[in-house]
Amino acid sequence: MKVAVVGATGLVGGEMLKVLAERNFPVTELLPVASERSVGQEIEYQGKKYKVVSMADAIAARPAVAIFSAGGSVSKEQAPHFAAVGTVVIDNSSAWRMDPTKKLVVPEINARQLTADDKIIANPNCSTIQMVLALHKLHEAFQIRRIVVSTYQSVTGTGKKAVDQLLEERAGQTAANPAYPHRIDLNVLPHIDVFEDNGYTKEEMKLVNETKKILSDDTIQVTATAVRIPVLGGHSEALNVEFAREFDLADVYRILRATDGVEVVDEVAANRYPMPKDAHGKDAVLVGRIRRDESQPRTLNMWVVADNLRKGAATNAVQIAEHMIQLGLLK
Ligand code: 11C
Repeated sequence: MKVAVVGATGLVGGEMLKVLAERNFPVTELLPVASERSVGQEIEYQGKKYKVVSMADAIAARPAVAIFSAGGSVSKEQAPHFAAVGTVVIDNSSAWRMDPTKKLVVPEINARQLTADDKIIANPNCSTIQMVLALHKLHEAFQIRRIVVSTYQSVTGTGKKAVDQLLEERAGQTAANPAYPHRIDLNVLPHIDVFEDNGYTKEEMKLVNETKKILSDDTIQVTATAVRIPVLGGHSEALNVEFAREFDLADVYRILRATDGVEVVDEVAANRYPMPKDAHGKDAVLVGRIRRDESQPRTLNMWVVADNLRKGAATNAVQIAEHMIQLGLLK
């Protein structure tokens, strides 16, 4: 299968190539696409060198699938050109997520909604993916009323510039080209993406809006505080979840242990709980610190950690493509 990876030289693009290779995705021809200044540069995939090609050349090659991770404006502009030549686009930006004509897919939850008409498919935001994957089976069992989520997000969510900022600051230097308006090492920023008119950030509103769309339930109330921390391995989230129905903790454990893509790490007596350093490089969403909220009925607290570049981005996108193949929608 001819596969284009748009944004191949970025952090997520690099992870995308790694995940395609690891999962033996049936790539017969790879078209790495990046900005004009990277055209001609070489990247390696499964031991072979490939030249970065321009967007126009990739469209002309009519790949079966194009996995985009090049930012919202590139996706908005270029995804329709790929779709017009029959390419299935799986887009990792926020450009199409809330478009009512586009599906927003976490395969374990809603891949069955995909049809032959879906030519541009949206991959959700990383912090949303790990939260909904941990919660969707509990929602089926007990019906979520409200989620209060606070995130602790890795600088890899911002990209290479932010990783450089953290490492330069950690080495005692002033970052040459900082990604954030403040230092990030030895600091915490309650600020991810841009502020909106309601005082929330765009990242916080993604958690609110994408959750309802993926779980196909507008009655779920979500309120979020998204925070950047000086960590490289993955995103963490403290969730407080109120259900409509009463639950037993034993059932919560049973359901989480049976949820595809979730790994329960919860042995506090042995100091075992999910941490970003342990999630790094893994596809599983780690869930721990599972306990009742003793301040009100039918409410659960839990701690959820995942590698934001893998299940939060590359792995989820590649899994969408794999489901399209299984459903006979991608050939
Ligand atoms: C972050 N969640 O950690 C962001 C990165 O909408 O796809 C992904 C932004 C997006 O900064």
